[in-house]
Amino acid sequence: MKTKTKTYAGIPEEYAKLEKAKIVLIPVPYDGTSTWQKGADKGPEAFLEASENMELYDIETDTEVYKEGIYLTDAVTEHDSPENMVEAVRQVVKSYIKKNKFVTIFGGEHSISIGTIRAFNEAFNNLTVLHIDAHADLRQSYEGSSCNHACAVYEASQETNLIQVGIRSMDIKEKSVMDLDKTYFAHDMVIDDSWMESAIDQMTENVFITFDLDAFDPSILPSTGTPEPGGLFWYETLGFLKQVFEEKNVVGFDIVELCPNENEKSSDFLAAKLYYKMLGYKFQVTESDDDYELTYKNKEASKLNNTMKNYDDEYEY
Ligand SMILES: [Mn+2]
Repeated sequence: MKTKTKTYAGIPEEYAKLEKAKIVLIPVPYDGTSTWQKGADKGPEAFLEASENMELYDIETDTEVYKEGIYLTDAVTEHDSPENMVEAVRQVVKSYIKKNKFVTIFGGEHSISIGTIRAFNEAFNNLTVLHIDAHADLRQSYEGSSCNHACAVYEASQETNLIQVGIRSMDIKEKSVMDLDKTYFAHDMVIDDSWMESAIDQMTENVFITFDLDAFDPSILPSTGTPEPGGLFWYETLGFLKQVFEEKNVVGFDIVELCPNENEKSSDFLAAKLYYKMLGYKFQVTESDDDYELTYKNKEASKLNNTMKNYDDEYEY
């Protein structure tokens, strides 16, 4: 392993300072509840190392999105219990949302998303959670905790407009929680691509994306804790994401479940590239001279836009 990465992808310091950065990246190297292959705690480091070896001009969007500024925070390392980890993640994520940054999180296993989704749902009105994953993750609790990776979006199913894409593995009990109208199963997606339009039509304006890398087909992303055959491929995934970013106000995203393998670096690189592509899609539509606003302004404007909730009842961090 290299020495600790100082800036995201080795970008120059001038683009990596918090004050100037429009984007914040929070690593959460947590692997407390995974049930099969361990190692998702090594995900952020492998992702950052791969990012350093990536070319930073994006051909498709004709952008160098790092110039919007990307601030890499200290990792969230709380791991006394899943519940404490989730709360720590929620607080850190929320603190950067309040600084009006475009907040992104790299895990770690999927339980971290309980905290990230909670923070975004507290901050934004009428939130859609777009959940891209091989697994339904709708268990109310698992192995004695509601903060297990198998429960990653149960709370989102109750508290937000949850849309699930790429699903191909679940427990029969999860059917009672699942909204079948808003679930896109991999075996249906493969024969009919109308799922993209349909899913986007079901989204509210504000969308948070939680991306479990095992949604991808294991042939292109084998390094994940629970690889499931029959997954998404690169260009269809990017095509869908691009459309979501263009048509909706994506307020943030997390990427989880990279379980790196020393002998297989292409998964790390795919994750790095996916992250950078998503930033490219987000900022492609933002005029670079304009101040980035994330549609958050103040209480009055937030009422007007019906986007971001106000923080009158919140303590300061
Ligand atoms: Mn999964």
